[in-house]
Amino acid sequence: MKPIKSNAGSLNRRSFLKAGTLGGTATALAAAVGLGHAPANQGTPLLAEPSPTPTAEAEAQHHHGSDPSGSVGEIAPTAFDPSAFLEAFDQGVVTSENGRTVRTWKVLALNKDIEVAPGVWFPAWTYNEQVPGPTFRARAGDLVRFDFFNATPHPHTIHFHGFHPPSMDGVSPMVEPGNTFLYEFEAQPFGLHLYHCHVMPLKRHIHKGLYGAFLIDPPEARPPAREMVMVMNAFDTNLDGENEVYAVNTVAFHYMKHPIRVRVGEPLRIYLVNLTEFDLVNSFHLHASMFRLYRTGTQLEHFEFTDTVTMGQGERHVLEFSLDHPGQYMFHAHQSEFAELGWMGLFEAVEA
Ligand SMILES: [Cu+2]
Repeated sequence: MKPIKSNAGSLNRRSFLKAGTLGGTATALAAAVGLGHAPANQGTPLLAEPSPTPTAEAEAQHHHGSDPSGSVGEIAPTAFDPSAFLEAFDQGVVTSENGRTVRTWKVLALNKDIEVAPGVWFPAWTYNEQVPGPTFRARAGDLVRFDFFNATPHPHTIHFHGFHPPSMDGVSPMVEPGNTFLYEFEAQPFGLHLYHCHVMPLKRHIHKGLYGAFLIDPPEARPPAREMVMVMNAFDTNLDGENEVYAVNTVAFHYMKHPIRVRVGEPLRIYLVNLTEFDLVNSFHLHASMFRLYRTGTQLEHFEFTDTVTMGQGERHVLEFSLDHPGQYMFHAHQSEFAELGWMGLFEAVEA
């Protein structure tokens, strides 16, 4: 489906936020992303309409702080569920060949409109009908096979990070519409990697949604912990070369509305991947605690102990921590603008 062009004139999120005449994150998000479209069969957008002049209420919010929960309403129940994605690891179909573990996945490229904030739709290009694509998980030394079929009108590939023969690198051949390609290589080295399309123009092919996390476990498993995947991403809903909606795992403010429930003291491990296009860096900041940082996850000794990590495009890290008091712990991009446009959430620690 062709995206509907904005009729909002020169309004974009940066000039809008700079103007700063409207208070309240929800209003700001609505105005900044009101350029997204709803497919004809998807009903009426649920976002509040931005008011042309500041209301007394908006002014009050602007001056006295606003509810940071963000967007208004909920995404459709049938839409991609970031809460489920968080802990969904796709280990493939497992077989054995000559005593070696073989993992096979079917990967489909398909165009699909996705809801990135309540009522805000984005014409995505997807792997397996979701953005991010599935979190593929293998163990170091496994033989992995990705049986790729391109069911879209554009050429695409899958470029995996990590070791593999150049012929399996996902740069060429381009997989033309209706064609298939079998990527096959040994999963190495252990760590947190990623995959994405590598067809030009690259930032468009990635930004449209063709990306995901690729996790290779070490031969001896990491210590037990509750594990989650967070893919930092963003959406240029009016195709002006800037993002209007920011998130971790696609839906703006999802984890503000649906805090991630954990137990007090429970060991937590976050696999954090930065797949934000158009902005050179993104970051993760945790309130009221600190985490051990494993750069790229390729070593088992931690690199740093911190509460904030800043990552360039394509960088990824493993974060380990626990939350030792009951209550809500905020996390968000430390680029405040990204946080206000959706990249903000909560852990809620409860006594066991
Ligand atoms: Cu592509």
